Amino acid sequence: MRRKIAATALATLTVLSSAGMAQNATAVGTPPRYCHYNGKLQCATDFRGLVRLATNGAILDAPLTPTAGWVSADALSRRMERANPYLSSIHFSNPDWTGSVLTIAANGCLGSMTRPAVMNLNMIDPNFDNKLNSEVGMNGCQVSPAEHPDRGGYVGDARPIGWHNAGTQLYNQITSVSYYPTPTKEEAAKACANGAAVCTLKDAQSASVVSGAARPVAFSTNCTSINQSRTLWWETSFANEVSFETEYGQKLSIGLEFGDLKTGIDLSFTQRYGQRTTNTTTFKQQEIVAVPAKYRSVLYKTPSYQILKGVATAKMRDGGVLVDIPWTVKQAAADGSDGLTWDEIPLTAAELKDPNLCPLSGGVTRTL
Ligand SMILES: [Ca+2]
Repeated sequence: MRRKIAATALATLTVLSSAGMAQNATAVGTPPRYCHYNGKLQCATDFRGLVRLATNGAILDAPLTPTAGWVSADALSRRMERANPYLSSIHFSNPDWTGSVLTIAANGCLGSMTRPAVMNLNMIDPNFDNKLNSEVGMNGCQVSPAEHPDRGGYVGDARPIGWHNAGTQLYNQITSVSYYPTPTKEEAAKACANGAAVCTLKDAQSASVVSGAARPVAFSTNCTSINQSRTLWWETSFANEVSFETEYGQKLSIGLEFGDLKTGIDLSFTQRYGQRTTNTTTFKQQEIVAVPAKYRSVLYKTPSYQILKGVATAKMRDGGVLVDIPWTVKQAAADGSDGLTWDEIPLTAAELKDPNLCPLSGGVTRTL
């Protein structure tokens, strides 16, 4: 019969989070400027006119001046990109997505766009040079702003939405912007695996404890006719794993038609991409066990793992594009005595006579 001799102790989990806040900039003294660039510059008298211009007349209900906050800017940008697949970004003079506005149509970022595509504001319109302080990427573009022309000077990470408050790098400094197509989660997971991205774990969303199968780690044999206490030593190793994984599903429909009779079957596929790394934690442990006379006591260890699941940020090395992908960590949770049980097995008459197992001195302790 197995008896449990210790309880589990779990490490506490620290959840880290970060949040950014945009701040209002002081109002500028010059009248706002609303322009669209698609190889040539065209300007409108108000924001509504600019949105109409940038969407080739598809969106007519934009406000006369942009609404503050990234939520409004993002929502309108999503509508605009559907109307014009060539739109790449929209920029605002204030850090809160208000003020003067410049939209740029540089063939979006869909398809196999070369990374990065660079646009120089000083060439497009000097009025926007060193004056744009918030932006939203469109049609799959993430926008990386830079201090100088041609992606020179200080370069900011590529992001789908960005803002630059007074007193920070790039505030009233942006002269060029670079576009990077947003990687898919599959591409990001591959990039984590092949080193094209730096992948950082953040936000653990769930944790669970899993017990593996019990396995023997040590035994002690008491060949004497007296109950004895024995100290057993052993080591147990646990494989810790970190993986960046993602998966996508695919549905294949196969149909047959015979006149009016139609029959079909849907097949679903799931494919996983990812990276898995492992390392090992070894626990050295000891336990005192009471071994009855003429019994073998076999000690079992049930390995316990804590499995954490959350989100990892994949930062592409060639341009700082950030993509969130799922991650899991499987780590040893035992702290030394967790999950120990032992079996007591009577020695057979043959074993009691075996000089290797029961020498004349009586009693042997050894690890497996
Ligand atoms: Ca500049």
